[in-house]
Amino acid sequence: MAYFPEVSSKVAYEGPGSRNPLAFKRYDADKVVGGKTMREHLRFAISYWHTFKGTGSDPFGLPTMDRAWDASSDPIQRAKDTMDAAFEFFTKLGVDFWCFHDRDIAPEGATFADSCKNLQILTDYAEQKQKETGVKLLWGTANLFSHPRYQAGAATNPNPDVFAYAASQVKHAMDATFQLGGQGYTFWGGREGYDTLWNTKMQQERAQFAALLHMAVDYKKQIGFTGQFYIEPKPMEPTKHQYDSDTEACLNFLREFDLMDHLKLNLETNHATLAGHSMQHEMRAAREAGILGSVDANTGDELLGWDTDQFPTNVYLTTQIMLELLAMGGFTTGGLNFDAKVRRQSIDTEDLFHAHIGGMDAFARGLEIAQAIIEDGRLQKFVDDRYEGWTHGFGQKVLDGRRTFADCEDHVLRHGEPARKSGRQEALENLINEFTL
Ligand code: XUL
Ligand code: CO
Repeated sequence: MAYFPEVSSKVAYEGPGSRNPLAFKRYDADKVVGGKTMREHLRFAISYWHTFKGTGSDPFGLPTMDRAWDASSDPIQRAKDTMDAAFEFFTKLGVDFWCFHDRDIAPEGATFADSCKNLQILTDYAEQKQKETGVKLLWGTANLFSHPRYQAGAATNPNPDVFAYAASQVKHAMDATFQLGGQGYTFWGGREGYDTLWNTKMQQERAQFAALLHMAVDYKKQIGFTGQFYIEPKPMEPTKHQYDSDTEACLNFLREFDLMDHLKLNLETNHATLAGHSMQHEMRAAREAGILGSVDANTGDELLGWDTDQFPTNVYLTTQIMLELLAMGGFTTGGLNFDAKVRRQSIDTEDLFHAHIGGMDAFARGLEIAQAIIEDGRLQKFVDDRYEGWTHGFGQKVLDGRRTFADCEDHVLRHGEPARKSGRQEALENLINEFTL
């Protein structure tokens, strides 16, 4: 059965002049940009939870989307139908990767053992589908936030029995990810925070979270899983405060609990903006700390203050993201995972194609622009010239720790009032627009 009849074969690249809404205008998978193909640079992945499990429900309203794959009354059959739809979609769109939570692909059973059995059935099914299609797993994860048992947190729960449950669930989600050849495994702590400090031991909870991550590191070695672990920052929602709130909070956490060697970050645009940062800031902070791993590619709404998880269409944003990725030398295990959902009124399966095609085109364009800005070299030259004083003499000695307050005072007495220079913000914004307009 075809779940996506509106696209008969593979979505084609037709170029910028095309007026076909179901064709790529910019994403030309095999086109080489800066020595690598677009496919190799961008490593697109589809989020199973939004694209195949999203229903259009919101806190005020019921589901709006009737999906043919969600019809069977048998939960296992429904899960298999959903997976058939997913692999049909991946193949028609021409993406190489997917991402999932354990409970997205397999239903929770009456007992923990039943849930594990269900997960195993669907993992085997996914393994077969991956073999047939060549689609690969970017990362897997465990849903430790939907079930009522996690109402007060998973690893950070006041009750150690819940910690044990969460850890066991992670163990099985890691097994599934390993079986599917996952290139990574993500920890997003949706409930790892607090709703009120009146009932919370904050430092105790942070230590609990670290304990779970150390167990995961040990288990990874035990089973021989070599994929990359990621932690995904978010400052709030569903909790009032999430402990791994942004890149810099994660860095502090990873350093404090001796986890720096074991985790990188999976950064999400809408989480960055919820934290009061630009995605460019989060990417820069992670890249320069050497822990930028993967990206959940979406965007928020300028006026809505929650995680709207919209598809990215803003070329200025994708350019900023691609500039940081190119500066890092590109992804290794990571990729661009569309952790994004179509709007509640976008009820047709066709809308899923429009959403992903738009996101892929926006990133392909961002990649080309970023590469052109780098090849042009003027932006980098301006920044390098701005900091030139730190590359030799007094500046270099300060950075090397070979200067004291007394040396600084001596420097001032000899050099007098420092020269001031323009930061040229407007000129640089115009320079970027030479490429984006
Ligand atoms: C929630 C979110 C998650 C993670 C995986 O805001 O981004 O879907 O990406 O658990
Ligand atoms: Co995410």
